[in-house]
Amino acid sequence: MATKTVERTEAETGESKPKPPPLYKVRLLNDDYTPMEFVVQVIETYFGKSREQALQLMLKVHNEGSAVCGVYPRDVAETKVRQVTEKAREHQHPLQCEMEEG
Ligand code: TYC
Repeated sequence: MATKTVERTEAETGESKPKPPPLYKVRLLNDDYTPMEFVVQVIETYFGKSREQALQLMLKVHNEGSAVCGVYPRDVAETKVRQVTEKAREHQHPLQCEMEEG
């Protein structure tokens, strides 16, 4: 005798599947004053990119206004934003770093 698997909706079973944690994009914004070399070093240091990847990302920010440098869970993204902003202010650069869900 053949057996048959019946699928039931969440409402029928009362179960709910755990959702994966939301991810956040961390984005660097362009400005007219932060030196290019400083931005390259920030991207290498805080976003784990190679020198070549960091250079390409810095140029994307410079030419297009912003670029996503990494995607992380909320607490990691918050730490990246804080570390990058602190490093920039320490050197008196206006570099801006933001996070967005998605
Ligand atoms: N536009 C800056 C300059 O010409 C370089 C720059 C790149 C600044 C990326 C910020 O996130 C940035 N010195």
